[in-house]
Amino acid sequence: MRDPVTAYVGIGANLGDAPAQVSAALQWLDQLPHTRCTAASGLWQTVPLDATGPDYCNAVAAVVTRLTAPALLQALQALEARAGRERPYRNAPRTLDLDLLLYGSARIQSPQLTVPHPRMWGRAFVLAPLAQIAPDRVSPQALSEVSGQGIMPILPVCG
Ligand code: PH2
Ligand code: MG
Ligand code: MG
Repeated sequence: MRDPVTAYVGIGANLGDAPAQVSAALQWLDQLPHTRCTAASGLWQTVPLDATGPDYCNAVAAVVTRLTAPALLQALQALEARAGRERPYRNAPRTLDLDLLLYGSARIQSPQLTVPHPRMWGRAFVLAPLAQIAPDRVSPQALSEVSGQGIMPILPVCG
């Protein structure tokens, strides 16, 4: 059996009930084979970056998994399909987007997958939630470089 690896998954949605879909995705991640969701950031309302459409709901999850990175990617794509994800054009509004951000300390470059995610460092909607659950993986400088982007924590409702 392979050793478990801690991976981080970026979650986004801006079609339908986006917070509900992001919350459902957190549960689905925990139900993947050989995988546990071990931490979840808060939910964030974020302005579309290089995209159009409604505001997004974004979050980041930590998973501990025995899946390989390609197998995890395939599982994430299956969950996007389960949420009814359609891809009419690049960065189109979506019911669910699951991006493999980090896979342990691995550096992967294949036609299907680049890890760390090549655009994560310029995106406040990734770095702010990632910093909530893995502050050691996000430098204060990286965070300050994206501080002008429109993101706002969605406050949990009490009770
Ligand atoms: N995802 C994109 C492009 N732009 N903007 C926000 N705010 N949130 C996203 O998740 C997002 C985006 C491509 O996947
Ligand atoms: Mg994405
Ligand atoms: Mg994606």
